[in-house]
Order: sequence, then structure tokens, then C-alpha cells
Amino acid sequence: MNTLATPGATRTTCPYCGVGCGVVATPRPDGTVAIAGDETHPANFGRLCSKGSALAETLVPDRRLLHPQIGGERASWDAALDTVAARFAETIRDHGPDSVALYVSGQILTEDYYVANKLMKGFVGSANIDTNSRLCMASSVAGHKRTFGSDTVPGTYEDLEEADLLVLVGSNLAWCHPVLFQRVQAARARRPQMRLVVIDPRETASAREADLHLPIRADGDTALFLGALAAIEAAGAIDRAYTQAHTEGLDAALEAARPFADLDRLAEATGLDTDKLAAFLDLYAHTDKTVTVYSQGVNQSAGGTDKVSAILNCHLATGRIGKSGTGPFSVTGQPNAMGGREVGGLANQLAAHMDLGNLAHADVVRRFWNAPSVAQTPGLKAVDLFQAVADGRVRALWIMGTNPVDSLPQADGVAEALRRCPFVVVSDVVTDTDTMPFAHVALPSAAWGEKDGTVTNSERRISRQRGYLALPGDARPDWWQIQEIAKRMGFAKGFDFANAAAIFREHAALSAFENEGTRDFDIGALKTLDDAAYEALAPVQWPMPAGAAPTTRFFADGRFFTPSGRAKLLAVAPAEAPALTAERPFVLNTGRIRDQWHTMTRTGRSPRLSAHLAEPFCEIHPADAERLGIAEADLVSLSTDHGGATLRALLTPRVAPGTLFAPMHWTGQFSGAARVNALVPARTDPISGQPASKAAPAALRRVSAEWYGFAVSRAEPEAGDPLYWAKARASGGWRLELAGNGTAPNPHALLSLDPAADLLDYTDRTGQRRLAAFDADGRLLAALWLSPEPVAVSRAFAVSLLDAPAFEPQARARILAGRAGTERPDPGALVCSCFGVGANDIRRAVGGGCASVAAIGQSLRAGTNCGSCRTEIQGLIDAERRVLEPS
Ligand SMILES: Nc1nc2c(c(=O)[nH]1)N[C@H]1C(S)=C(S)[C@@H](COP(=O)(O)OP(=O)(O)OC[C@H]3O[C@@H](n4cnc5c(=O)[nH]c(N)nc54)[C@H](O)[C@@H]3O)O[C@H]1N2
Ligand SMILES: Nc1nc2c(c(=O)[nH]1)N[C@H]1C(S)=C(S)[C@@H](COP(=O)(O)OP(=O)(O)OC[C@H]3O[C@@H](n4cnc5c(=O)[nH]c(N)nc54)[C@H](O)[C@@H]3O)O[C@H]1N2
Ligand code: SF4
Ligand SMILES: [Mo]
Repeated sequence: MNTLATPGATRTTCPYCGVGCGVVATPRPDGTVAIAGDETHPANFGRLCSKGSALAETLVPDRRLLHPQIGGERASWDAALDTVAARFAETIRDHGPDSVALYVSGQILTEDYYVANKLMKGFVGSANIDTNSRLCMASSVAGHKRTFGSDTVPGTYEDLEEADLLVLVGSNLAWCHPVLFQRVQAARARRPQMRLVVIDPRETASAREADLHLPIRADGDTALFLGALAAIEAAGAIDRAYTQAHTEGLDAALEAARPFADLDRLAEATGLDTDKLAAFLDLYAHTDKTVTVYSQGVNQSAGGTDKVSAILNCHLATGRIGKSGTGPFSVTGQPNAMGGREVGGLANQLAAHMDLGNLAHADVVRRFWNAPSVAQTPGLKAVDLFQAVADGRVRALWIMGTNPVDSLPQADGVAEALRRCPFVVVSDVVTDTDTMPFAHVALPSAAWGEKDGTVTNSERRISRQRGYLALPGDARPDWWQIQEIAKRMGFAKGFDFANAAAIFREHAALSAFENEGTRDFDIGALKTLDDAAYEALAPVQWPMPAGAAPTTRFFADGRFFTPSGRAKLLAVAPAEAPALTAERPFVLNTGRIRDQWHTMTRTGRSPRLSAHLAEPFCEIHPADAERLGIAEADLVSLSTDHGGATLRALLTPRVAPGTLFAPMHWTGQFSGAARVNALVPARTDPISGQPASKAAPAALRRVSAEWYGFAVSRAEPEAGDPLYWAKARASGGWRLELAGNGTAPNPHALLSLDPAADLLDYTDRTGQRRLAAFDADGRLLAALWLSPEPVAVSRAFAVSLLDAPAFEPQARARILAGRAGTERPDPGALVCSCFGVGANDIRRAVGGGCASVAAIGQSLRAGTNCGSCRTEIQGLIDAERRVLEPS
């Protein structure tokens, strides 16, 4: 229920990851919003991670898209809607329904998604609607469908807590599903016998916490789980009664697996040493209560669907599915990745988990929608869709809630395709994305906190997102935009929804329509919710068929949705390793960091979240760095056949020799050349169409710069076009990293300095220039350090100056030294975003006797709010104690 003791408080759901945490938002009289975890929400029971905790900081008005624009000029809604409807109708008339397309997102709400899918697949009559879930969940969907006959995630979060063995495959749960990871950690504290294994080429924050980390080589997973199936057979752990009653294909699957019973062969195929392999296989074969969680290290692969099948095979062979504390568990990434699958947002799905190409399903949908032309054949999958835009087959494209110029592979090619496309519409909440410049029409969408609807999390739990803020400017919900265009295209009859509740009722009714237990997705019990009941809806888990007792877990009865009712084990073959060459000898792996969300359009507005890792980096093994003459904090250039990037080198044994890791987050808005998808080839899984975003063959070299710079500034700096720049929000302003060749930048232009500002500016004999500007009150306006070497000033200290009160003239020189005085020790790189605690603070506390994360929490509060930094604190304690107590 949405009734809370605090007046004005609203229960809603976090707009970031698929954990789907409940949030209580309370607007304050001064216009800010207090954010807290919802203690009654069954996903998080009150917890929030660093991103959820910082939500209020992202609700800032600057650069919101507030009005429709045509050709970059402000326009009325009528003009914008008329233009879009006319161009779409005209394009369809002249070139057919498949010449238009929608590209949507797992971040729009189920109601938005339902209306978009209905317009394209029922009324335009084309299945050319795909979504960024293609880059995210498509391999899991394809894997589920071929084995279960349905796209079903069988388990619940409680299964992770109840397991005796939890295996994370290609999932950095600690950073990407932090609250779920905290639930796991709490369960491990309660039940120390529970084991955590992490299978990831990198030593991630999750791997650090594991009992066993298998640093697998890129795409070794299928071989590993073939080996696991062989080990299960050898251990006599196959559940014959279960497989005979409920599965088919076991013999063929075993035959494909047996060659990997040989440990040496398995070691070769996975890059793992035999001791670790043996330890894992022993645990995996013998632990009945096993949950295998997997994410993008599995999905984003040219063999992603086979990886999924290899995992599902092991669970089916042992009957470890449909029971508490067991099961394969594909965690969803986006807040509504699961809802998008419910409405059939992918180009090869119909609505309500029905199949495109299935004539009976097409007929069900046609009659239910009373639709003129239901799409009969699958549409273009994201990568192919943008190829079709590039070669002119798709001539009108509407992008909603996603930023493809940064997130799709061969991203420079995506930009080029959009540049050539005759008509591009972009619905977004902000103006400053890398995709927006290509929009002929820009439509302002209602953002989180302003819009109403539902999202479904990884465990199939439907939660309400509720609006508690007024719509700013002309912003309107995404579903409203689609409905208005549908009406103007002549489809008024199917698109007369009064509100989100009305859409949800229709969606629920379709899920139950002629279902009779044939389709997993059935929420018929919700089809009669009136507006008040929808408003008050508490989080609920599907399936919820009308009149049936609710079930929390699928497949408890061993019945599957295949024609035979049996689950299908598949004989899969291991994937080929990424094709490295002498010119492209490194495997470039990409992924996420703790405090940023995707292309940073929201988290990049929060100073706290931007402080954790403030510039785009590339993790390089120290041995590779030494060979290539790369030192810590140097700049490096990465290149592939498709593009290049310039990033800061971060030397660390967390990555294996021959591999690199770069975060996916930085865009042209925050850095000069750090869009990693410019590098990633558009290579896809042949079944799911999901891009292999984690294994691009790449070249690496050091780039030399003649000067380096670091600045803090109250006004947004204007970096120009040097060799390298990266800026980030900081409390009180901005921070900027720079490097280049030739003439160093003019500080006045760079920092937009007021000519009247009080300046301190000197250059020493070594060529280091230091400059600080103060306003008439003595407060710092900007400070800049330029040097022939990477600038060594303490970033934390420099950033803290922006918030500092006025400086007395005699204190100003210390600013230029770039260090705090002894009375203000340098906190070091930020570790705890919630309380602003840095690495040096923690090191000092360890030196002072704090020996555990709990002790650090007591002394500094670090790690005691959201807990997202607890693994990093433990890492610092371990490292510091090695220094303090050399063995
Ligand atoms: N902080 C934060 N959290 C997020 C997001 C975010 O942007 N920021 N995004 C959300 C979304 S949409 C998603 S999809 C999820 C993604 O969540 P995750 O999948 O956990 O995140 P990634 O960092 O993309 O990739 C996971 C791991 O796969 C590993 N990997 C790479 N190649 C292989 C391989 O061949 N085999 C194996 N076993 N592992 C491999 C990588 O080293 C990486 O550590 O996160 C969600 N949560
Ligand atoms: N190399 C590499 N590439 C990857 C990945 C990877 O691991 N490596 N991961 C892939 C994955 S799993 C994912 S999910 C994608 C994510 O990639 P994207 O979806 O492109 O990334 P976001 O930054 O989340 O983009 C969301 C956009 O929607 C806008 N927005 C926010 N709220 C709303 C709203 O309510 N309505 C509308 N209309 N717009 C809104 C935001 O401002 C933003 O511009 O990236 C994929 N790309
Ligand atoms: S874990 Fe963090 S990002 Fe994910 S839903 Fe919860 S608060 Fe939001
Ligand atoms: Mo994702």
C-alpha cells in the first residue's frame, strides 16, 4: 500500500538495476527530495546501494529536455506529434511497414512498452521494434525458450539466500546488483557453510568476496559447464528419476560433455588451473542446493545462448530447479528488463510471452487487440536494425529511453547511420546525450519521480513506480507520446487509454486471454484492478492467474512449456576463443563500475557518484604495461578495426595478462575519446542476436603527451579538443583532467575566467604552472595545475576547495601546492560515497588499529549506510596490513 506515516512520502521503485528496490521519496519544502529504502519492499527490506541512495542528486533541472523540438527549435506538442505521425505514415505509404522502426528500452515502464509494442506489431504491422534488452538479456531469453519452451526465470531472491552453493558466472553482483549481493552476504554470515564461487576473467569486487574465484579465459564458460555436466555424471549426481520424468535430450547432452571430463583438456579450454577446476567441479557436482546466477559475462558473447544452455543442462540433469535454494538464475540488468519481455518488446516476440511466427498466437493477439495487421514475421534485431538504417531500408526511426550512439557496438557506425537516416525521433529526459544531435524531432519524456506505471524485477516481482513530482515544462510520459502519434496515424480505436492503470489492465487481460495454463506469463488476477487499487498496488510476483493460488517458483511440478511438457537438454559445443592477431593481441573486456549507470545521463549529475572513479580508465596487467612501457597514470590508446579510444592507464593484476578492461560508461559528453563501443565489433550470437560486448580483439599503446593538466572549477570548463580530456561533476562545480601536445591551453578560455578575478599564477623552473582564481569574497573560482608529467596533486583536496569558505590571502599559496596542510589530511581517492570517506582515511584508521570493516565503520562511518564499498574497505585493510605486518 502507498500509505505512509510521513505526509507527502511516496513509495516507489528505484529506476536503476533489476534488483528493483523499493524507495520512499519525500519532497521537502525547499524543493529537494529525501530518499530512503522502503522497509516493506520484499526486494530490499529498506536497503539501498550507493546509486539508489544518491537518487536525489540526479533530480536536477539542468539540461532537462523540457519542450518538444523540431530541427533543434522549440515546438508545440501538436506540431511535433503531427510531424512525427505524418512522416511515419508517409514512409509506410511509400516504402512499406518495415521501413519504419522503434528502438526502445528496458528502462521505460511496462505501460510505455505495451503501447509501443501494440502500435508496431498490431497496427503498423511490422515487428521492427527492438530494444536495448537485445544488448542485455537476449541470450538468456533465447536459452530459456529453447530449453523451457518459455522465457521463464524460475527462482526467487530467497533461493540465493537458501543455497549451499552460489555460483556467479559473468556477474559482478557486488557492484551491479548490490542490494541482492548484500542479501547474499547476510545469508553467508548466518550460514557460514554456504559457499560462493565467482567465475569471471577479472578479480572483481564480487570475486574478492568469494570462497573460490575462477579467472576463466574469455568465453571459456561453455567448456566449463560441459566439464561440470561430465563431472556430475561421473559423481553419480544425475537425478535419473527427474530426468526420465521431466526432460529430454540428456543422452546427447552427456555425449557432448564427456570429452571435457578430462581435466587437462578442460584446463586448456578454460584457461584455469586443474586444482581450481577440481575444487569447483567437486563442489558443483555434490551440492544439491546450488544456484547458478549469470549475467553479462554469459549473455554478451558470440556463444551466449550456448553458455546459457550449458548452465541449464547442469540444473536439469540434477533436478536442481523448481525447489527452494536451487536453480539457474539469470539476473536482469535494467529496472524493467523483465517487464519488456512480458510485453514482447523484442523484435522476435509477440505480446504476453507469445511467439512471433506462431500463427495461433498471432490470431490470439489479433482478436484481442482487434488489430488490423498483426506482424507475422520477426523484425530486425538491434544490430541488424541499425545496419538497415545505414543502408536505407529503415527510413524513419524512433528511439526511446536508450542512447545507441554510445551503447551499441561499432558505435561510430551507428552515429553515421543516424546521420544518414531521413527521419529520427528521440524521446529522452535530457538534452545532452550523444544520440540527441541526430534527432529531427526531440520529445521530452517524463522522468523517474514524475511518471506512473510498473516495472518487473529479476524475480518477476511487479512494483509500482509512482510520480510524486510535477511534470516539468512540457514533459509527458512515453506512453502518452506513443498513443498521441498512434491516434494521428489513424489508430484512435486501439489507443484511447485514459491513464497508466488502463494500459496495465489491458496488459493483464491479454496475459490471461485464452491462456489456460499454456503460457507462463499470466497475471489475470490483476486485470480487474480499478484505478485506486492500481494506485495502491503492493509489489506482487507473477504468475498470478485469476482464481488460482499464487505460486512463487516455476517448474516445481516438473512441467515445462515445450510441446512435450519436458525440458530439453541441448548438446552444445564450446565457443571459439576471440580471434586475436599480431596487430590486435589483447582481449578487450568491457562492463560496469560501482557508481555509474550506463551512459551517465543521470548518475553523471551526482558529484558523490562521480567521485568514486572520476575518469575513463583501462585496466592493464602490470607485465603487459612494462613490456609496452606504460606507467601508472599514463594515457593509452586502444584501437580495433572500428575505432579508437584514449583512456587513463590503471595497472592492476586484477586483469590477466593479455586482457584489458574498460568501463562502458564514458560518452562524448564527459570525455574526448572514451566511448568504448567505438571499439567493439558488431559481432553477435547467431541465435539471440546479442552483441559480444566483452571480447573485442584490440591493440594497446602508450600515448605520450607534452603536458598534463588538472583543474577544478565552479563554472563548467570548456576543454576544447586536446589529446585527452575528461570532466566530472564535483561538489560545488567540476573537475577536469587534460593532456595534450603542443601549446598548453589558455586558462582563461579553459575555465571561462572572469577578467576581474583575483589571480595567483606562477610557473616554476621545472615547467609546472599553477594557477588559482578567486572571487571578490576570496572564494575559489578555479584552480589549474599544468605539468610536463601527469599531475600529482591530491584530487580529493583540490575538489574540496570548491566548497571551502573564503581563503585569506596568506592561505592561497597552499592551494597551489596542491596539498592539504597537516591540519587537513588528504582523504585520498573516494571509497565511501555516502559519507565521503577516502582511501587515505581508511589506511590511517587501519594504522591506528582498526582491523575490520566493522571497526572502520565505527570509527569513520564508512560502509555503514548503503554498504556498496565494504569490499573495497576490506581490500584496503588487507593491503595495508600487508604493509604494516610484512610476513
Ligand atoms: N553500477 C551499475 N550497476 C548496474 C548497471 C550499471 O550501469 N552500473 N547496469 C545494469 C545492467 S543493464 C546490467 S545488464 C547489469 C550487468 O551486470 P553484470 O553482468 O554483473 O556487469 P558487467 O560488468 O557488464 O559484466 C559482468 C562481468 O562479466 C565478466 N566477463 C567478461 N567476459 C566474460 C566471460 O567470457 N566469461 C565470464 N564468466 N565472465 C566474463 C566481466 O569481467 C564482468 O566482471 O548491471 C546492472 N547494474
Ligand atoms: N561495450 C559494452 N556495451 C554495452 C554493454 C556492455 O557491458 N559493454 N552493456 C549493454 C547493456 S546490458 C545495456 S542495458 C545497454 C544500456 O545502454 P543505454 O540504454 O543506451 O544506456 P542508458 O544510459 O541507460 O540510456 C538510457 C537513456 O534513456 C534516457 N531516459 C531515462 N529515463 C527515461 C524515460 O523515462 N523515458 C525516456 N524516453 N528516456 C529516459 C536517459 O537519459 C538515457 O539517455 O548498454 C549495452 N552496451
Ligand atoms: S541495488 Fe541499488 S541500483 Fe539496484 S535497485 Fe537497489 S538501490 Fe537501485
Ligand atoms: Mo543491461
